[in-house]
Amino acid sequence: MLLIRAFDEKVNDLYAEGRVHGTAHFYVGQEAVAVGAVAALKEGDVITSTHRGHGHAIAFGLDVDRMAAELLGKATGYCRGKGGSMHIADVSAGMLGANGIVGGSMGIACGAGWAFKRRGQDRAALCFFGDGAVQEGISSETFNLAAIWKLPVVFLCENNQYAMSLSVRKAFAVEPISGRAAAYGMPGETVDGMDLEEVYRAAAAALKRARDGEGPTLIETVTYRYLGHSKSDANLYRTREEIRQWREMDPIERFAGKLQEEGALAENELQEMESRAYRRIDEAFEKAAKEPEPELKSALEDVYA
Ligand SMILES: Cc1ncc(C[n+]2csc(CCOP(=O)(O)OP(=O)(O)O)c2C)c(N)n1
Ligand SMILES: [Mg+2]
Repeated sequence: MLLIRAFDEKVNDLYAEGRVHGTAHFYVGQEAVAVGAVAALKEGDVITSTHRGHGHAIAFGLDVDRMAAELLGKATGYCRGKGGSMHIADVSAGMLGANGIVGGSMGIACGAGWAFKRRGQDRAALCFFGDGAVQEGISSETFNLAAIWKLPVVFLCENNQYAMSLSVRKAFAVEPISGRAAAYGMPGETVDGMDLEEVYRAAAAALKRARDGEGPTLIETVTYRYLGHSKSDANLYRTREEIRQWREMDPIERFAGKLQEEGALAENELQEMESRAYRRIDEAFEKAAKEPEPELKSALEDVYA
């Protein structure tokens, strides 16, 4: 969680300096969702991600050096510097990609689940998507297909309260979002997305169900993004007070507090881990800055036509 936070805070700074191009969406505040859910996966499982994908990638174990290189447009990046933030993927490792198409992760996860089932493999797909994606047609199509075919897919909604500037309170006539599961014949559950262990517990149960051939589950994690939707956001649709209130439930502080209470973590240990994480990310970007730029001729490589 610390590494994810350090990574996205760094990218936020670099963007302001004009060193990261395109746009970027930050995961700061939502760390417990990616880390808790990915911790429940087994070797061979896959994830599908979103436009807000840095946290999913880091939780899944992608290399922050190669992620940093991608964000700086370097040839050693995950997409050879040609994709940027929203295309980071490591398909052979099972990270099937960040995705600029809202809801796109759902179709890919459904396809992966279908392949695993057809091949008789003991593998599952964990699909991350936002509250906004639930309003896309693809959600209805994939929820139904996954349910009728009993695919090993876990649909994990990150309800961070907004789709761009649109509040979930205005976007949904019926809450909770997990209530939609009933319409597709799958279980649905809403959990506290600021609580690492809660997310882990829900993901582990859903993954077990998926592996047992019982089909998909819809998990809604209630969470919050501390920073704007993307770099072009002036935060005009919410109050400072609201942001402050959510920050009080910070997933990192909360989990660290719990570990400290249990005597599993000393006070200075958290600070040490924090500095280690920020140092590691600084190093990744310093190293990336020295990597070569892609060659011009590579612009025509890896394209279909
Ligand atoms: C199909 C599609 N429609 C619209 C957009 C523009 N868009 C990018 S992010 C976003 C909001 C997504 O909200 P949510 O799914 O809640 O994810 P969050 O940004 O909150 O993580 C929109 C509408 C897009 N990228 N793709
Ligand atoms: Mg959202």
